[in-house]
Amino acid sequence: MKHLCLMLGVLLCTCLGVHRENFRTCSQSGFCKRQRNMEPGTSSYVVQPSTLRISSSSLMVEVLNTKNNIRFLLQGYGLQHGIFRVKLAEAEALRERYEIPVGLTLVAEPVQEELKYHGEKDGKLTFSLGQNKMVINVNPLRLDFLINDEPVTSLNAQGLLKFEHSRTKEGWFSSLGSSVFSLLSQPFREAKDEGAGEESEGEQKEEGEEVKAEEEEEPDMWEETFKGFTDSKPNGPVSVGLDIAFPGFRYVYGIPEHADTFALKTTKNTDPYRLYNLDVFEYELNSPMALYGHIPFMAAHNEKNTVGVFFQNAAEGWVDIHSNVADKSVFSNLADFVTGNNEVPQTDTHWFFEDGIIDIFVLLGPGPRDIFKQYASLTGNTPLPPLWSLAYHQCRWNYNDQDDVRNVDQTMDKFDIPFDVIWLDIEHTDSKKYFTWDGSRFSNSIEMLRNLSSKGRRMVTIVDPHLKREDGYRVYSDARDKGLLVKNKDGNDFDGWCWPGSSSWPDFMEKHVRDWWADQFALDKYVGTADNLFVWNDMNEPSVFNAPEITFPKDVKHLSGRENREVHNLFGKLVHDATFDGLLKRSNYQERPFVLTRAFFAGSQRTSAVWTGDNMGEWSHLKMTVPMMLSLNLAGIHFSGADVGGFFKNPDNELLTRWYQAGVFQPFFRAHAHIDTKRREPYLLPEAYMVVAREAIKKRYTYLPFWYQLFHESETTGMPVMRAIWMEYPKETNVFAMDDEYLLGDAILVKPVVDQGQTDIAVYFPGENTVWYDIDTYKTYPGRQEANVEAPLSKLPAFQRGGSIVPRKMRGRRAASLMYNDPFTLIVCLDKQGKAGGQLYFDDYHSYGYRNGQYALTELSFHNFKLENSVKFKGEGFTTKEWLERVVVAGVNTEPKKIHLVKPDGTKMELGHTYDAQSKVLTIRKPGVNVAEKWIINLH
Ligand code: NBV
Repeated sequence: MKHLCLMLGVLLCTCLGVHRENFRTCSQSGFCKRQRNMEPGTSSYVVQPSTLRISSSSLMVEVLNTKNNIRFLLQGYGLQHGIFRVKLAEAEALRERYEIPVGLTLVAEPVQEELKYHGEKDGKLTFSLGQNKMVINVNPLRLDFLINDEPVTSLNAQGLLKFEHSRTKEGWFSSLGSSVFSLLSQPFREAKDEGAGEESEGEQKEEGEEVKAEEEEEPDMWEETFKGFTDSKPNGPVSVGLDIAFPGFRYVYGIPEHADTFALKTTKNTDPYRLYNLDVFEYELNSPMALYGHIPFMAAHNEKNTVGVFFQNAAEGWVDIHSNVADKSVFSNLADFVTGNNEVPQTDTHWFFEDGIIDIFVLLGPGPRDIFKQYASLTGNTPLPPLWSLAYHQCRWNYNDQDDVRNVDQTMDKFDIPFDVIWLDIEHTDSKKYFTWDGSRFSNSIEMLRNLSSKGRRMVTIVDPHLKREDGYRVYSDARDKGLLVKNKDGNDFDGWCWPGSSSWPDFMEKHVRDWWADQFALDKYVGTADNLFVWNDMNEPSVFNAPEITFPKDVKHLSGRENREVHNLFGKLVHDATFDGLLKRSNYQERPFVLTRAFFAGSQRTSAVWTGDNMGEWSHLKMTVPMMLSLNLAGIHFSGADVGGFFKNPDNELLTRWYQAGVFQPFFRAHAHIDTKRREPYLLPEAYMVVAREAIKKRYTYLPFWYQLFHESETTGMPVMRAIWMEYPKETNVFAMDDEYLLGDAILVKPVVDQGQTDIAVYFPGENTVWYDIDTYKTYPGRQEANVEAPLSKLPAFQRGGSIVPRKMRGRRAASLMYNDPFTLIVCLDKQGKAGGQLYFDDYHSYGYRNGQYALTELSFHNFKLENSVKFKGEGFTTKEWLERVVVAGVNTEPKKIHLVKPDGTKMELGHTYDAQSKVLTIRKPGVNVAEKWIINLH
């Protein structure tokens, strides 16, 4: 096995390449096979309209599967911001299916909004929510969602709904006893009492009425074996699946994490995209295989609308994608929508999960900004990270000892390369016992941390969620004695193999276990740490070397009695949630934590940054960073990055240098490397490359104010930091599948060089009437056309949009925390009308003070030869020392004769300037004014 071979120190080269055979294909998974084999056609699920109950913002109605007489309850809700929620579950079940408690993925109970019922007509029940409609077709069940009467999303249009109801192994249950879990006794009773519909006894299934088998018994329904591991499946077949169509849409995006293109591909000739958190060693590219984390959120975009679906289910999932354009055949059953017209593009998706219920949020946009706001209203925002965490991180598996750390720290300074954080991987611990130090190599970690702190730097240590089963290891024995560990199917503490050897896992599904974990980060428990130490959670899928698919067996039991099968994809998120809480507690809720995680789920953005795991030092992997991060950003994970340089293999100088350049404009910027690779700190590059990599890292530091601004926007609006071009230019059809260039916010267009030997690059500039400025030379490029741009090794192709103002800090510092009070340079790039605008956001860059109003927000606008800063908000008592050092205005056709500053107190001062007639760049020198005040600069 891969991990084993690494542990035994077998040469890396013997281990190269993904071992696909370790992971199930769809045809090796019972439920995937059963669901995928469903044929489009008339669905056997029929709505019982006489059972309809409505309240002001919700409805419930029974649905009958006419093949086996099983009854279901369909619930619909109107939610704020134009979201519909649809839930479908058995009306009476033998066991309560898992529903993710509010607060884990959903940030709070979604706010309901008025849902108007327009009555039943021609077998359709129509509801409206503002401009949006939901139409429930009665026979067969189908739900259509419309924006301004235009259908945009449809559930069960192809009739692929298949809900494997609960049953006993002894045979199909023939009558429902009193011990069944009944949804009919759930809160919806209230709505029933409101009496909007009429009870029809005739359509209710009589007690004792026989239920029939929907499908033949298959051998893998009650037990399944994969690679010698047997899954006991005590609950039998329990999967749920249905099709979701996007009429009018050629492209769908999202459902990370896959190493694939941003616009999702048809799965006609491949497996479906798999959603199952797994540690896939040396993952391959352009593959629908599962990776470390998953988010069941998908968006569809066309020139008119952007919509999204969030399928809230934590079990293993698969998603098939078909497109009448890509697949060249129309097979969908959307007869009402598309009357035999092959010209209208349509994407048909088919989702299936191994357990749980159907719980779908339909986000009806209608624009890109709207779906991000909608999705954030459900799963939460990315909290503003501390500024230092947006700077450059230096990592490798491993920095060996304190001398090594000191050396790296000093050599970075010697070479004048800034960095903020040095990371320690698993070797820093005593025998992989997390929360401990290997005393022979880190005998005085406090001193080490103090040295770093004296330079404004920090450390991140790795804390994996597996605990070495060793009596003397306090964290383990405490967890064991308190009964906090995940159990095996027989009820004993689960014992699996990971880095420390025999290990057990705290059950992060439980709040009290998460609280216990959080306590372990207290400075008196995690001995040898200080408050400039932060945390990295790896292996939290979880990774278990000697288990099926290198993770928990599905019948592993959580303390609640639920199987891991039901909650698998949520586990890793709860690990990093608990870590985040630990760091919060450690600072008495004063300081913003920083956590990095490998496994994630919907809502992970609230507590952690994410990286894309063990990539390779190859050009193809560098190229894949952009689509992967666009996908993560679409699904709410804005603070994400990939290992700079690639984790496995040794990148050559050119690749490493290009990777540094690419990392500058990706949200999380960390270099990392496998233990068997050659050392590759940036100063080890030959001079010609080192200077380029250094310039790149320094450039990142100059743009930190801009990054901070982007994350402020992300927290307040839900807008991704890293955006696909269509998110800002939604009508430019040619960019819909583009994933080799992207935007940071709405201001910077980036096209990283990701091919060997490249010295120029074709860049598409979006935007009718838009002009783009090269960030280094201010050379201009008109929008809505492609241009060839020179890109020798020293060049990182990036462009600022005419019309934007970007804040920078140009004084070179060795760490971000030394820049807090540094002066700003504003880069004003004028549009064709000579205008530009932007915002500035300031706070203390590290604490939660901003949540109590300790911040300022100003609006910058340039028009009529005048740059104006107006204060939008300034919290009482908030001050900043930051001041304006320089203003660069690009796109100025004639040199102004004079420039005046109008200070906050109204007094005027003349400012010096330089003007370059060729590049049309005006540089205004030393306004010296406080940036968080009102001031005006007039050009005459
Ligand atoms: O802890 C060791 C590595 C870590 O460096 C890497 O970043 C993680 O993704 N870890 C995986 C475990 C072993 C990988 C072969």
